[in-house]
Amino acid sequence: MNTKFPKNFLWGGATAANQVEGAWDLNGKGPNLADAMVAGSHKVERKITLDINEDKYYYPSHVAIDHYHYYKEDIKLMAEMGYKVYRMSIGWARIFPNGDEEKPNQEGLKFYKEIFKELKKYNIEPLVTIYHNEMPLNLVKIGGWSNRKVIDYYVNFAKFVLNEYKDDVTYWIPFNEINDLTTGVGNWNHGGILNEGTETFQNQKDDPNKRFAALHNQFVASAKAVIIGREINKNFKFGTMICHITVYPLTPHPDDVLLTQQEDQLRNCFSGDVQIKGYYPYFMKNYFEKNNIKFECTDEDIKLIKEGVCDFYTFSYYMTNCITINKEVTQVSGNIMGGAKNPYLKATEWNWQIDPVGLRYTLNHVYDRYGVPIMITENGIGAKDVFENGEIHDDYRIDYYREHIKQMALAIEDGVDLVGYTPWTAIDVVSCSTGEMAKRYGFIYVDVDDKGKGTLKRYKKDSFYWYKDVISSNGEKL
Ligand code: BGP
Repeated sequence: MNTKFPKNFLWGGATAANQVEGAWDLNGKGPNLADAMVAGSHKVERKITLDINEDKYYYPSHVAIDHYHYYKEDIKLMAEMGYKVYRMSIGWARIFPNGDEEKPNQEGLKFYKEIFKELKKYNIEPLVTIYHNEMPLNLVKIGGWSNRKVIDYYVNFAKFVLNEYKDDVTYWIPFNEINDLTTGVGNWNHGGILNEGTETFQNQKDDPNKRFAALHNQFVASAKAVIIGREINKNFKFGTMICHITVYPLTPHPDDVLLTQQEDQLRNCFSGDVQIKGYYPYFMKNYFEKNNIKFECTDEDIKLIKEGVCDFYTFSYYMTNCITINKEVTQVSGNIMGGAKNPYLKATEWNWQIDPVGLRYTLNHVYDRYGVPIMITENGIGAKDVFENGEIHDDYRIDYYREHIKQMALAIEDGVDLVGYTPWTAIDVVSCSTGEMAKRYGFIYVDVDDKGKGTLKRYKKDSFYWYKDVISSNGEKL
């Protein structure tokens, strides 16, 4: 297949600090939200214990894959694959252990400086997420993102890192999957909104007033970070990060079509519009009014949101869903997202519906709406890899990526300005929704299990070699 990727296309991979680093209480790091989440599984929801009691539970992020100590080896492997870009995040509590200090933890700053140094050695461009579900636990105790004070704490954190790494990093993402708070699912590790006495996020009572206040606070915080960032270095480029769940009407019934449009507006377009166009879209004003949702939004906030828009659009893409008004239709019981089953698609073991063509559709959809450069900052398949004699034959992962990359090439032919691709993940990580290690995503296998047992040794999966060829042929050899 003759692919059409531009010469300087940014091939790479992604991770997030809380899912890889471990070293959760080392060198001055404070506990964050992920550190308080115990391991769940495919069927068992993750609990959160504000009182971290090591003996009673296993907390996956405490060790994770110990990237904190293995980062040199990990980055070397990424370089071997030919990465041009590496998407990673900075653990807030590693820099500000309680989240609200004025002065940063120097040890924390040093750690990321070392990472950037290492990336530079191999000419790998860092793409840095400032907030990826890593709220210092102390701030969860004051209401998480629903508390307006958190805007200032985040801005202080962002200001420090933007300044500290002004010569090391050009591409920044203020928030991972900022649209998560458009549904109740976002209350948990993204929003840090935990009702008193609640042990799990998913089962707690959702308060849309609090939730949309939290989202609004993130929009304002993001805008402020962008504005400050541009003062620090005018060459900085900022990206959105939207968890884009493309939705199709289950039937051509006009009511299904209409509901699908509304779902797309709320879940996908709303947050992109705020961060790229710089204003709350008309349909959200209507949504708030109809649902009697109220939160504090000042004139100053509106001004900031207008000024602090992002330069490029990025999104995660794992699945698509079908929407219908018919309540009788069985919903897909995926771990996070609901929606009706699409009879034309296969799903992963976790019920995430695999839809490569939907990626081309999505790319056209967002490019048409925003007209700015686009990056796919997450895309991948969680699977139970079989490890035998140091080898992992993950052809299902190769198939998954092959089909998605083909559609990316077609979208580029369509005229979409797609500039980069950082699959989830570069290396096996702790699953965010389930806390499992068994739900693996990486090109690199890490020998550690759901209980944190293993040698932590790294192994190259078959997909590692395959992706290496994809990169060296700039997407020609699939
Ligand atoms: C996204 C998160 C990632 C990642 C991914 C896969 O929502 O940004 O952090 O974890 O989903 O999800 P999971 O780990 O639950 O399979």
